[in-house]
Amino acid sequence: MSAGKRGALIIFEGCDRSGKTTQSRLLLELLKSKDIPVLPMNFPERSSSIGQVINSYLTNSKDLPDEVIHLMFSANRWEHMNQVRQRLLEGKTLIVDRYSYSGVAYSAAKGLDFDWCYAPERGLIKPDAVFYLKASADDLTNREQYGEERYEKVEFQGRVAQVFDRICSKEGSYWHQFDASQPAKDLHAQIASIAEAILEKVANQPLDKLS
Ligand code: DGP
Repeated sequence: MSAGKRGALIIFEGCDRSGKTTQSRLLLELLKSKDIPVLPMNFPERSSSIGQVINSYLTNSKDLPDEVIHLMFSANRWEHMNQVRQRLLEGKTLIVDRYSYSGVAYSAAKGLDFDWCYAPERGLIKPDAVFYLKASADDLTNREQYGEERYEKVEFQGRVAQVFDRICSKEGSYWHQFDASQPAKDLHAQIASIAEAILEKVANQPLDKLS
């Protein structure tokens, strides 16, 4: 990419085990193979001190009120915003596993108010595209092998999926929904063609903020 062009902020969202990690990796590899500057990121980013608290919470070694952990997840995104901005302006595309929408979906699924959950996300850099891997109801109920982490329960994931659906219908302009149950290769092909078009489209656009 030539000087002066920025990278794209591309987010993968969806329930646990919806295939985000595989699809982000495939997109990363494809863009790298085309010599496009690209970096992976994921939230929560567990290595910072805030990230370590989040990790203790997720692995059930620490309990915190729902509101407190919500704000910690948000703070974890805020503490990385300067780095995100700098990388994008250097022309690097970021492929990010989860962002503000997971923040809203997982907390609203616990019963916290939707608008309250969204408030601390306002002002973060707005993604150029969100690829939402939507798990089918069958997929959610048939997944018996969820892991040990706090949120990996079928019933809870169903509620998370409902909030993602709600956000997807509100934020339609930059959200792209995919059926997560299709073969990974097919899904990748669809995602890749949209991603490449987005890279071209946003290269000369200023960064925007979530509002
Ligand atoms: P992952 O590292 O992508 O497997 O995410 C770990 C878990 O944390 C997963 O169950 C989703 C959840 N999660 C991710 N981001 C947030 C957030 O901002 N808020 C809440 N409450 N949960 C989140």
